[in-house]
Amino acid sequence: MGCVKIGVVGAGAMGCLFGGWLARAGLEVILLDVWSEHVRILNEKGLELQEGDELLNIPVRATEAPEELGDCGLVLVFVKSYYTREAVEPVAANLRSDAVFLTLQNGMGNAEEIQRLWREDGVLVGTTAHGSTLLGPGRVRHAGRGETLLGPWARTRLETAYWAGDILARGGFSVRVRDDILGVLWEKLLVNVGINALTALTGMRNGQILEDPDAEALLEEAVLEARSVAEALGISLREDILAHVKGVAKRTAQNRSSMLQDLMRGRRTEIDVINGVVVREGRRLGISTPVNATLSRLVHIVQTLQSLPPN
Ligand code: KPL
Repeated sequence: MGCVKIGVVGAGAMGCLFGGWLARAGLEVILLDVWSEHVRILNEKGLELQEGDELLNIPVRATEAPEELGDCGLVLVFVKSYYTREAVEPVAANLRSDAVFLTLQNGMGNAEEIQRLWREDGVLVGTTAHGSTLLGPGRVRHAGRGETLLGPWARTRLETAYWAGDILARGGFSVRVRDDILGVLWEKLLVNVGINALTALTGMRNGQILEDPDAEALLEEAVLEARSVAEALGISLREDILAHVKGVAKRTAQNRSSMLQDLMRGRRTEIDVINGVVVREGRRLGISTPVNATLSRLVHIVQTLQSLPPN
């Protein structure tokens, strides 16, 4: 496909990190978001990206118009999972027919949603262990590094995944292509199951979970319930899944999880496509998941309280 233009749907913390690194490497990138002030600042002042002690300013192009992504060859999807359809539909309607979508969103069901709107051989799915925080319009802090894993969905070819992986690698990302992507998605789900609701409810940063025996015990219980569900579904997970989840919490110690960031901004969370998936699948399979059910309920309660008008 030669020199490909990259679209990023959803310029939140992760969208800006990916778009920013790719733009910094000299690739042509356009970020799509519905937040006007953020889009304006990105265009006028560039992306302010805090990388450790370093503050980078990366010139980027941003837009609120999906049709401006029409000539992109690769489209990265980073919107919250409950906006996937709404965000991808107008992009897909205007996109060159040979383009490929890559979802690196949290939670389950995103690739299926995109697949309903696009060619069966044009969808890639993956996970990333990077942590990132949106500090305000045009401003993001990179809060933890990790690998990005991706692979083909439905009838998409493995070579397409290698092609997209090379593009991300040019942006500086450490990428691995996998042909067993369902297992990868479940492993990431278990990371989010262990970290996100717990940090959202307590206000802890990811690393603080490991400093508190009660929080660490809850992480373990939530992850082990999810592992039982995955096993019953025939999904093969790495042996050391618990150590893996804790390793991600350690590597992203300073990060506020995406669910904590959502609650802090009074936004709906992705609880239903994270812990909620474990509860629903567990119920279907006759596996008890009390910790995930409780975490889900508590997050729902906080969301409901936040949507009440102030006293
Ligand atoms: O995916 C994440 C999230 O916050 O949603 C982790 C990896 C837990 C980083 O914070």
